[in-house]
Amino acid sequence: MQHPTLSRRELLVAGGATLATLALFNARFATAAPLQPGDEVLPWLDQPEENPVPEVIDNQLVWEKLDSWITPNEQFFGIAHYGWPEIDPSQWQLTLAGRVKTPLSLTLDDLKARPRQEVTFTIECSGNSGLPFFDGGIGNARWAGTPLAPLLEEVGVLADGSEVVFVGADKGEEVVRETKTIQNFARSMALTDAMQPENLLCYEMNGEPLPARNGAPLRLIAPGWYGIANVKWLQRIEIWPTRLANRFMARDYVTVRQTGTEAEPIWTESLVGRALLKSAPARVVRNGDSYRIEGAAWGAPISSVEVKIDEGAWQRTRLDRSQQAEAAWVFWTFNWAHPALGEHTITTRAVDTTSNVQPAQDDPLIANKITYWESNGQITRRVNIPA
Ligand SMILES: Nc1nc2c(c(=O)[nH]1)N[C@H]1C(S)=C(S)[C@@H](COP(=O)(O)O)O[C@H]1N2
Ligand SMILES: [Mo]
Repeated sequence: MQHPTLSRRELLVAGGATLATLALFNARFATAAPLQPGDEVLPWLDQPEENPVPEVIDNQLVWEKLDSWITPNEQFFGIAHYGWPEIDPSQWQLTLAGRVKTPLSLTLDDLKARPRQEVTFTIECSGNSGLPFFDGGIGNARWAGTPLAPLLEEVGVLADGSEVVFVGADKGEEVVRETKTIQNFARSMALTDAMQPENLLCYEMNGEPLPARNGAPLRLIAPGWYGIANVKWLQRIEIWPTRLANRFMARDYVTVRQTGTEAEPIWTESLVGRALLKSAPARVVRNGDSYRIEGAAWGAPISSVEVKIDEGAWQRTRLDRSQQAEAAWVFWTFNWAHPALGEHTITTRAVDTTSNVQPAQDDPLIANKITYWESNGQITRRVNIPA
């Protein structure tokens, strides 16, 4: 199935015919924020820089084009640290081994014959918003597969098995204490986290076979976790008595902060894991004399989203609950009455159901952070209201 990809210019000039076509294409993906006749998207004045690592970041969400609550597969972002492996699904097997009573190997058909479960989950890369060329490392999909927990129960985790290691088929060279090693991409998770009933061994995305870019034939889907935990091109699941301490658990994907005082600084290093509360303005839409701001919020159960224009007061947005799922983003709209001509800044913040507020950029959580991971600070974008 083809989906329209519109250039910014096409968006600006989108007329009746284009919109009718869009509506048709979007019908399959229930839209939360479709453009209406007469709508015109005002492009942000600030734009991400050109992606210098296309071999790692394959695609990104374009916020101005955010039209459907479910991100079509063609538009989904993709990340690969060790290149894009080619896997023959007929030769492929998933092996469960390590500290278990009965190791097991399963074909894709074996996995598909097991109970099927679906979850709608907005997956965000923990590096998203942390680099000048990376603001579209996010997407929302309906993932389908078989739940992980019953499989772990079946193989029988031994008493000393405390950590579940997910190993991908992709591999690369890593120098560890002066030794050149070849290592597969891998992440581990505590057994209690891995046993959560929402975790899936996923082979389907938005009703289609899982695309190669997103981990075919099988990936882990761990709702509520940053992208990095959702291991693609899964090959082995091993139960270990210790935590995995590879590049993706202990060297890279570590958030470094400086706290304490200038005289006595305290440096902390913590592992990137669960997703954090965040929101973003997606686009400003003009229709005749009326303007609206649209956006999304995710990373925790959302109770409200607020918008700040220039240095004004925080104002409530209207949440669109017509499409919702526990681990999925929430779309919101704000009617911007009579904006003055010229340039404006637009900042948003999300509040979760336990009253946590998305941190400002000068909040110590963000300001003391040295590394670019977990950049969930409030996002400000600039727009021009033309005469
Ligand atoms: N095997 C494997 N799994 C992986 C990665 C990888 O490089 N190799 N990248 C991770 C990262 S950093 C992210 S953000 C997500 C991205 O998922 P997507 O490519 O389906 O959008 O996959 C994760 N799973
Ligand atoms: Mo990521």
